[in-house]
Amino acid sequence: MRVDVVSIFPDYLSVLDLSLVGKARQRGLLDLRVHDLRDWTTDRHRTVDDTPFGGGAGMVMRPDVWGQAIDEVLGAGTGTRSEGAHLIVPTPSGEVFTQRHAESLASAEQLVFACGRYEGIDARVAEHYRSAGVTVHELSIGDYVLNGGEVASLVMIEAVARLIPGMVGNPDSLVEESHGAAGLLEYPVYTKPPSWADLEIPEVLLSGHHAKIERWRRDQALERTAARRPDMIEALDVAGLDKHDLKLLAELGWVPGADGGGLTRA
Ligand code: ABV
Repeated sequence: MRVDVVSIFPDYLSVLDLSLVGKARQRGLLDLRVHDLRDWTTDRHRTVDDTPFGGGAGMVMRPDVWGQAIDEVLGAGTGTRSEGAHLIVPTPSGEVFTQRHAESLASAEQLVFACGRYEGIDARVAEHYRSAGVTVHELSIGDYVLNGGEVASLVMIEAVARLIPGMVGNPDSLVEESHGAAGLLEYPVYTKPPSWADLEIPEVLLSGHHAKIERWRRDQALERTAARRPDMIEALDVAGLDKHDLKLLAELGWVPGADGGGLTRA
């Protein structure tokens, strides 16, 4: 996979040399390039922004500079522009990035991250590349505001990179994790020592009884999800729940809706 990140703070992305993403690059699974947006300016002051039309606070990033940068990293006009290119614009006004986005982006040929400051990039940039047939995603990493798109890009790149086939040592660890297909948070995990700070390991995990352990973990996942993420309980597919799940959820105050849809509070 080819990943290009364009930013006025390219040094902010230097952590991508480390850890899992760094390994993916060393192993040739990921061709990641970080670019300085100012390399595409043409004026003496290397200007990337200007005052907003219609007035208001802050500065808006100029579409002409962004257009030159994005055209070049997409290989526009060189015959190398891949059909599988996605342009990702991190913005607090975007859709919220989820594991579903990460899964879908993991099979893309090229991802281009356009890191803007929080006041934003001239809206014609996203419009232009959509019209040109590029898949454009305006995405937020959550309901809080950052100063720029750099950290949001780091988050999304890490979430995508670990899903590239051959990346994670044991692919089983991708199966049961939080925000996976089950639609539940992960159960709590424990390791040695068996007694620590006067706290013991739940007995069932020492029993060697695999069916009981599986059931306990599922109960823990359901209880955790109900307590922490009621929105995920509402979104559960009732058809994927067994009678034990439904009994536990009823005890926690959740019952199948009258319309046969998801779950609602009793
Ligand atoms: C991108 N906040 S994504 C640019 N939650 C600036 C701020 C920001 C993003 C997010």
